[in-house]
Amino acid sequence: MGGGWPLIDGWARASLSPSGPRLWQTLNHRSACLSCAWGTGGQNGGFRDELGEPLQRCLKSVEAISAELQPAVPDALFAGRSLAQLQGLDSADCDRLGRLSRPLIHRAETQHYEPISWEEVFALTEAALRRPPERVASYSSGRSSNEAAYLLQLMLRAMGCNNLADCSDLCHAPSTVGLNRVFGSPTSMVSLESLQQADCVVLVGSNAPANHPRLMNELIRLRQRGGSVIVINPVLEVGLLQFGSPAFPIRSMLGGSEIASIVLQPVPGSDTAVFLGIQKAWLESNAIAWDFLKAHAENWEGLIAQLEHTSWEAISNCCGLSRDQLVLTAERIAAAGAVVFAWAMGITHHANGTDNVQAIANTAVLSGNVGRPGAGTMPIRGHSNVQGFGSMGVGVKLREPLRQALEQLLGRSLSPVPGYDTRALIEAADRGRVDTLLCLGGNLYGANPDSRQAGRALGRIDTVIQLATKPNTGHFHGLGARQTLLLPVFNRFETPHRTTVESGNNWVRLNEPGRTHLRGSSLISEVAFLTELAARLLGSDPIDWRSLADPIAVRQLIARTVPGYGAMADIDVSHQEFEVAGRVFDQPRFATASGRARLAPTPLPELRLPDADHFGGIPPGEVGLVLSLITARSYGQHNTVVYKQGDPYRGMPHRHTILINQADLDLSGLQAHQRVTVQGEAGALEQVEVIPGAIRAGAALMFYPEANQLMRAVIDPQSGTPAFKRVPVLVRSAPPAASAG
Ligand SMILES: Nc1nc2c(c(=O)[nH]1)N[C@H]1C(S)=C(S)[C@@H](COP(=O)(O)OP(=O)(O)OC[C@H]3O[C@@H](n4cnc5c(=O)[nH]c(N)nc54)[C@H](O)[C@@H]3O)O[C@H]1N2
Ligand SMILES: Nc1nc2c(c(=O)[nH]1)N[C@H]1C(S)=C(S)[C@@H](COP(=O)(O)OP(=O)(O)OC[C@H]3O[C@@H](n4cnc5c(=O)[nH]c(N)nc54)[C@H](O)[C@@H]3O)O[C@H]1N2
Ligand code: SF4
Ligand SMILES: [Mo]
Repeated sequence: MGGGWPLIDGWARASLSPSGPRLWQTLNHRSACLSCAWGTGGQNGGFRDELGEPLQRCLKSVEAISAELQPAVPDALFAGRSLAQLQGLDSADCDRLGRLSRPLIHRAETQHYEPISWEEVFALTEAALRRPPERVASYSSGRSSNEAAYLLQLMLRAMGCNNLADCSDLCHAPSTVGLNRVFGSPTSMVSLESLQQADCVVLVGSNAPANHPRLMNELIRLRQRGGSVIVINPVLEVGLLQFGSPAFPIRSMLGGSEIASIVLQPVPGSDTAVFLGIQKAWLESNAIAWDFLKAHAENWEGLIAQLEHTSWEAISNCCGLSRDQLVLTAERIAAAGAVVFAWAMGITHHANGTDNVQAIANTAVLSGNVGRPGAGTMPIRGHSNVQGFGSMGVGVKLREPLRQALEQLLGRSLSPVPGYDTRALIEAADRGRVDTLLCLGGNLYGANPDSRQAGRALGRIDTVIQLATKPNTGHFHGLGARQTLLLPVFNRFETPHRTTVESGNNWVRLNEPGRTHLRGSSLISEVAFLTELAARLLGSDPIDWRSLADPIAVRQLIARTVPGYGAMADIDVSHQEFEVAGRVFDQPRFATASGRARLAPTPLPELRLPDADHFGGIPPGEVGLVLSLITARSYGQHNTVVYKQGDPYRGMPHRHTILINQADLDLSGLQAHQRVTVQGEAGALEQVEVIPGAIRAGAALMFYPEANQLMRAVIDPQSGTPAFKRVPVLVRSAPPAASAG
C-alpha cells in the first residue's frame, strides 16, 4: 500500500522533532505549500485547499519545510572545505549542509567559495549582465513567486534578450504546446470543484501517491462515490493500487483504499498507441460522440481517417497491449458520465511527448469529455509555482496577448531573436556562446540529461549567478569559467512581503509575509534583488524599477498585462484568491480562433531499441540485455534534492538500484540483487543492484538525477523536452557464479 502507516508515522516524527513547534507554526502560516503544484495552503490557512477543505497537507510538504528550517551552513564550512571536497558530496549531503545565509563567490583561480558583500554582488552582477543580449540568459525553477518571475522576464526582455530557459522545458512543455494547439489554452481546463464531479479519472504516467499526494484524496472519494480510476503506467505503482491517506485515517489503518479499477501496463513511450487503440475501439462500436464532435471540433476528419487506416496489429505491436484490453478500457470510459484525463511525466518525457498529449486531448474530445463540469484534460503540474512562471511570460514561447501588452509597457517591439529554452541554452553554452547566466533557483546541472555535457557547458559560461535557499550539486559542479555567485534568498514562508503563486488548477494564491529563523543572516528577497539589478542596468525610463521594489506595484502591472490576471488588481485589498480567467472550460467553447477544439492525427511512434553492439557489445564472459530505462523520482526526494535513500514502495532499498522484471532476468541470465553495469549512450554506472519488481518486461527504472549521467539528450522536437522516460541502456554483468569467484 502507498501512503498509510509509514506516512502517518513520518508526520508524527517530524512534528515531534526539536524543530517541531516551528514546523507547526510554518504549516499554519498562510502561504502555499513549497512542494508540488497541487497548491495546498494560502489564505485559507496552511492546511486547506481552495475549497476550504481541511487536512490537506502531506508529508512532502513537511519534508520541504523541515529542510528550509535547517540552521545556516556554518561560515567555517565553506572556508574549510575545498571545491574538490564539496564536489564529493551527493545530493542529500548538499541539502543537509543547511541554509545559505550570506552571499558567496567562487573565483576561478581559487579552490573555495568565499564571502562577499551585497554591494560587490551588485557591481559584479551588473557588469556581467552588460553584455550583448544574445550572450546573456536566465534559467528558473518554479519555486519563486509570480512577482519575481514577472520581474525576471521583464528585465531580460527590456534588455533585448529572450533567453528565458525554465524548468518547465524539462517538464510539462509538451502539455503546454499540445494543449495550446488543441484548445488554445496551455493549462488544465478542470477546477478542483469540477474534478469532484467526475465519475472516471484516467491517470496516465503519474506517480501521484509520491508526487501529488493530495490528488489521492480526490481519487479515494471518486471510488467512494462509485466512480472508476483507470491507471496507465508501465510500472505497477503500489500507491495507485491501494493508498492510505491521513485525511482518511481510519481507512488508512485498515489497509488503505483501493484506487485503480483498471491498470494498463504499456511499453514505455507508446501512449499514443494506447489512445489510438481506445479511439479505434469507439469508432468500431459507434461510441464516438459524433454530434459533439461535429458541433465543437474541427479537423477531426484526418484523425478518423488515421483510425480507419491504422491496424489493430500495428497498435498492439507498438504498445504491447491486446485489442481486448484496449476495447475493455474504451468501454469503461465510454460508460462513464464525465471523465477527467490527467497525466504527468510518463507522458511528457518522451521524444514524442507532444503527440502523447495531443492523443489524450483527442480522446477527450472524441468522447465529448471536454467543456463541461466533471470532465476535461488535466496536466498535473510539477513545481509549486511552475505554472505561474508560464503565466508571467517566463519561457521562450511568449503568447501573443502578453507580447503585445509587454511591448506597450516598454514602448517598443521585443527582440525578434528567438530565445534559448533549457536544452538550447546548454547547447549554446557548450559552444561558448553564453557569457552570463542568472539562475532563479533550480539545479540546471542536476536536472539536465548527459551530466558530463551539462557540467562542461556551464564551465564555458563566464559568470554564473545562482539565487538559492540551500546548496545543491549544481552549485559545486556547474561552476562558471571566471566566477560563480551563490546568493541566499528568502523562501516563500519567510519573505518579508506578500507574494502570489498559481497552482496547477489555475488557482492564484496569496502568501502572507513571514520571518526567517536565520538570525544575523543576510538574505534578500528575489523581488528586491531583481529590481535593484534592473534599476542599475536599465535606469528608470520607461520603467521605474525602484518603485517595483514594492511588490504591490508589480501586482498592478501583472493585473494590467497578464491575460486572465485582472483580479490581481484588488488582491492586496480584498485578499481574495482567484481562478485565472479563461482557463477552466465548463462550456465547449475553447480559446481557439473558431472556439472549436482543433484535432489532428497523432503518428504511431517508432520504438525499436538498439542492440547490444550499439553500446560496444556484451564482453566475453558476461551476460546482459538492452532495456528501455525510465528515470523517475523515488518516494523520498524532491527533484534533484534527495531526502531519503530508499523507496520502500518499489522495494528499492537504496538509490543505486535498477528495477527489472523477473522475466528479463530469466531471459538474460542476470539475477536478483546482483551488481551490474548500466551502460547508456553518454555514460555508465557500475555496481548497480538489480531489484526484481512490478515493471513491464523490456523496461527498467532508475532514479533521477544519478541516472542523468547515462543518457544523451534526445528531445521532442515539438517542445524541446528530453526523453527521460525512454533511455536505451545495456545492462550487463558476469553471471553470478563467475563474479562470486
Ligand atoms: N515528493 C515529490 N513531489 C514532486 C516532485 C518530487 O520530486 N518529489 N517533483 C515535482 C515535479 S517538478 C514534477 S514534474 C512532478 C512529477 O510527478 P510524476 O510525473 O508523477 O513523477 P515521475 O517520478 O517522473 O513519475 C512518472 C510516472 O510515469 C510512469 N511512466 C514512465 N514512463 C511512462 C510511459 O511511457 N507511459 C506511461 N503511461 N507512464 C510512464 C512512471 O512509471 C512513473 O510512475 O512531481 C512534482 N512533485
Ligand atoms: N532523468 C530525469 N531528469 C529530470 C527529470 C526526470 O524525471 N528524469 N525531471 C525533470 C523535471 S520534471 C524537472 S521540473 C527538473 C527540475 O529541475 P530544477 O527545478 O532545476 O531542480 P530542483 O531540484 O527542483 O531545484 C532545487 C533547488 O532550488 C532551490 N530553491 C528552492 N526553493 C527556492 C526558492 O524559493 N527560491 C530560489 N531562488 N531557489 C529555491 C534550492 O537551492 C534547491 O536546491 O528536472 C528534470 N530532470
Ligand atoms: S499535495 Fe502537493 S501542494 Fe498539497 S501538501 Fe502535498 S506537496 Fe504540498
Ligand atoms: Mo517537473
